[in-house]
Amino acid sequence: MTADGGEASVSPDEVPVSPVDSGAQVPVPGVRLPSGQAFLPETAGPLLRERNVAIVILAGPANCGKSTLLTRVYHQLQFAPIEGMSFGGSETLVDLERRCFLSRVESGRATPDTERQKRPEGQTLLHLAIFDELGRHDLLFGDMAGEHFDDIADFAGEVTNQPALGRADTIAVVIDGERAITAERWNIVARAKMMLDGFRASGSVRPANLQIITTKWDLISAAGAGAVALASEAEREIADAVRASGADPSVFRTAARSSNVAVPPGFGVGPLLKSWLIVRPRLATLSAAADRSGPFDRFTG
Ligand SMILES: Nc1nc2c(ncn2[C@@H]2O[C@H](COP(=O)(O)OP(=O)(O)O)[C@@H](O)[C@H]2O)c(=O)[nH]1
Ligand SMILES: [Mg+2]
Repeated sequence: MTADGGEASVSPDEVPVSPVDSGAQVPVPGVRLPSGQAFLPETAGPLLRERNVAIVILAGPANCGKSTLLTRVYHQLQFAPIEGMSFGGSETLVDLERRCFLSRVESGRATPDTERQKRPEGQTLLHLAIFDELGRHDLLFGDMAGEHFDDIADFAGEVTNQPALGRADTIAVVIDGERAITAERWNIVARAKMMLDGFRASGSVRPANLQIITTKWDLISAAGAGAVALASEAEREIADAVRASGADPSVFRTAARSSNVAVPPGFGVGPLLKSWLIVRPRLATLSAAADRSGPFDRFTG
């Protein structure tokens, strides 16, 4: 199932004494055996206590391509390292494989679709361990659908409901490339700006890395120079809003799947994955007492 034939959640040189989630949050000795299912914020505690995990939240409206992008990263790592980064196991293999299988059945479908999530977006967390020249990195991915909040009041509720958001090391503002080149562009930009305002107003959402991802670049590229200009304009407007928060955003253009030979599937995935690894994870749990220190004060508004 995996490139290296198995999971690497416990390396041989480690003392196999790790906290087990007993439900009562009392650590007891033993080896933790991951179920392979996606974590919920309340079940991620043992992993977060055991490892330095960087949390990455993909934030963008339904259908913007969040799940397909993440599935693509996992899928590609099964075959070969991506720019020197290789698969190091996952505690959520069952869920990753299930999502990947559904994507791989592409030939049988007119429009391949990553499975609609059964749980609400933002409530599941997927794990990936990656090895590069610096060693092992642990990433925990969540997604957040932007349409759940249309004003700051809604957003405040969203932040409370999603502990991973306050703990995120990287938040990606995900732009749906397919819609960014249509008349919906203004709406996409406006919603992204509202989300950024919400992060700032919350006071508790302070990622070290606030980035922008434009998905479905295959479609934009195929639509020609005018479309590229429209997408670039949307990226620029959102980047300006990020800068107004005091951060310096990087923009990543990706194609998780593609029928455009000029933009192959997996386009842009390498630099994006690298950007998630260079952030030093905060040492904290997903509890309400989220870490309020750390180098994120520039987002406190
Ligand atoms: N052409 C193209 N379609 C994509 C790409 N990424 C996602 N899609 C499609 O966009 C739709 C929504 O993707 P999904 O990942 O489920 O979006 P989510 O709701 O943000 O998780 C699906 O039909 C995908 O096949 C891409 O890079 N290129
Ligand atoms: Mg999804």
